[in-house]
Amino acid sequence: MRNYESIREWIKNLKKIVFVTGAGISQESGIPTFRGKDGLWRNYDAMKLATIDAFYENPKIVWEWYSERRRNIISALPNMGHRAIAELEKYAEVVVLTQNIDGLHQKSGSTKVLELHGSILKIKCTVCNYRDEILTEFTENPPNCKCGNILRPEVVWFGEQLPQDVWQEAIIHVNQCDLMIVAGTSLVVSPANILPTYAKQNNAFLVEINPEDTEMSLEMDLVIRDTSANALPKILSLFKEN
Ligand code: BV8
Ligand code: ZN
Repeated sequence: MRNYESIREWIKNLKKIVFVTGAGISQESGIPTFRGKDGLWRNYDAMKLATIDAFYENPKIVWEWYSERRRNIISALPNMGHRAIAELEKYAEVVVLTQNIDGLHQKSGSTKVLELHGSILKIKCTVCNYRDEILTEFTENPPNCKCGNILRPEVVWFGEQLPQDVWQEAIIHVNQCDLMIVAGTSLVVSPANILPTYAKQNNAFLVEINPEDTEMSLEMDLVIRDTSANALPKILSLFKEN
C-alpha cells in the first residue's frame, strides 16, 4: 500500500476526479487491447480498418470487423476496475473520459461518461442525421438508411475529428479536476493523449495505472505499475477509510 499513501494526502479535501481510460481497463473483461500482445492490431491493421477510406473502399470488411468486436463486447461484463470507478461516485464528483467504445463504464454504473471515440453500440447514417442504438443485428453488410445511404458504426475513425461537443466538455472537466487517474491507455492516440497535460497545467494530482510505461509516465505524480482491476479497488478503499 506504500504506493497509495501519497494519494491519501490528496483525498482529504478532494472534490473532483477525472478518469482518462483506454483499452487496458477493459482487458480484464476479455476485450483485447489495440497494441498489447493480445492486441487487435496483431490480426488486423486497425490503422487501415478504422478509417473512413477503408469503410468506403470495403464496407463489408469494416462492418464485419465491428460486428465481430460488437458480438464480444455485448457479452462482456464490467470488471473490478470499472466497478470501483462507479462506486467512487459516493465519495467525490467523478467524470470518466473514455477512449473505449465498449460501454462498460456505463454498464458498471458510472453516471458521467464521455465517449471520446464514440460507441460500437451505436450506428449513424453516412449522410443524413439518422442515428440509433444497435445491439444484436449482425448483418453481413452495413444496413441501409431510409434515405438510401449506408449506415456506419458511430465511432471516431483515424483522421476524423472527435465530436466537438464531447471534446469541449471533456476539456472543461479536465480544467476543474483535483485528481486525474489515467488508467489502461498507452497515451499514443491524439488528441485524447493531451488531456493529462491540461490537467497538470491546472495543478491536478496525476496518477497512472498501467502494468507498463506510457508516453507520459515521467510526468505523473504517482505511477502504479499494476492492472486496473487490482489498483482501482485499492484506491476506492482509501476513500472508504477516509
Ligand atoms: C484526429 C475508435 C484530426 C475506433 C479509435 C499519422 C497518421 C494518421 C493519423 C495520425 C498520425 N499521427 C497522429 C495521427 C492522429 C491520430 C493518432 O493519434 N494516431 C496514432 C495511432 C498515432 N488520431 C486521430 O486520427 C484522431 N483524430 O486527430 O483528427 C482532425 C482534426 C480536424 C479535422 C479532421 C481531423 C482520432 C483518433 C480516434 C481513433 N479511434 N478508436 C475503434 O475503436 O475501432 S482509437 C483506438 O486507440 C481506441 O479508441 C483506443 O482506446 C485508442 C487508444 O489506444 P489505448 O486505449 O491506449 O489502447 P492501447 O492498446 O494503445 O493501450 C492499452 C494500454 O493498456 C497499454 O498501455 C497497456 O499497457 C495497458 N494495459 C493492458 N492491460 C491492462 C492495462 N492497463 C491496466 N490494466 C490492464 N489489465
Ligand atoms: Zn440516412
